[in-house]
Amino acid sequence: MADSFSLRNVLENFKSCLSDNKEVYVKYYISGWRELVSFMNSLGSVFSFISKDAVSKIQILENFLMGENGTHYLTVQSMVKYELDNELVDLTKRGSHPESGCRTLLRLHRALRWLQLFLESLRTSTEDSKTSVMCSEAYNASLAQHHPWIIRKAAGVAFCALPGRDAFFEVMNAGSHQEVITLLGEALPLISEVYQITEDLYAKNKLLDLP
Ligand code: 1Q0
Repeated sequence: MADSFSLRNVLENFKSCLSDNKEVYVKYYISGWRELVSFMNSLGSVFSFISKDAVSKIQILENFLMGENGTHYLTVQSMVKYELDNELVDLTKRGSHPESGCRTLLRLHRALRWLQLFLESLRTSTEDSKTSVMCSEAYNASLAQHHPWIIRKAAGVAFCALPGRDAFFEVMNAGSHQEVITLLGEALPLISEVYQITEDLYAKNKLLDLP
C-alpha cells in the first residue's frame, strides 16, 4: 500500500472531482481521501485512530453511492438536494439520520481545509521547518475548532510522531524536492477549488454546522 502512494494520485483524483459545470463528484472525492488514508497508514500506528474515522466516513459515502439511491449521490450537489428534499438530514441535533451523506461529507470537507493549509505550508517551507509545527498550525486554524479537547490532545500527540520534512517529501513519492514542490503548486489550486465550491454550497444551504 505504502509503496503505491503518490502525491500524483491524490492530484489526479482531485482533478477528476470537478465536472464541466463545476459539480463535485463524490466518487473521486472519496478516492482522493482513500489515497490520503493509505499515505497516513504508512506513517505508523499512532495515526490509526485518525484513519479509522476517515475510513468509516469514506465507507458511509461509498455505501450511499453504491446503494439503491446511488444516482442521487453522484455529486455533492445532487446529494445535498436529494437529502434535503427528502428530509434525510438531522439539521439541529442528531436524531433519525445520524449518518446522513451531508453531515458525513462535512467532516471530510473540514479536513480538506486542514489539508489545504498543511500542504500550502509544506510547499513554502524551508529546510529547517518542522512538519509537526506546520501540521498543528494547520489543524488549529481548521479542524481543531470542531473537535473536543480530548481529540485535540490526541491529535497533538500524533503530530509529534510525524516524520521530518525530508522523509515527508520522500514518502510523497513524486521525485526530487523541487518536483514535489512544483506538484504541490499544481495540486493546491485544485484542492482549493473543490473546497470552495463545497463550502459555498454548504453555506448557501445552511449546512455548515450539521450535528
Ligand atoms: C499526516 C497527519 C495526519 C493528520 C490529520 C489531521 C487531522 C486530525 C484529526 C484527528 C481526529 C480524528 C478522530 C476522530 C474525529 C471525529 O470525532 C471527527 C468528527 O466526526 P464525528 O462523526 O464524531 O462528528 N472526525 C473528523 O473530524 C474527520 C477527520 C478526518 C481526518 C482525515 C485525515 C486524513 C489524513 C490524511 C493524511 C494526509 C497526509 C498529508 C500529506 C499528503 C500528501 C499528499
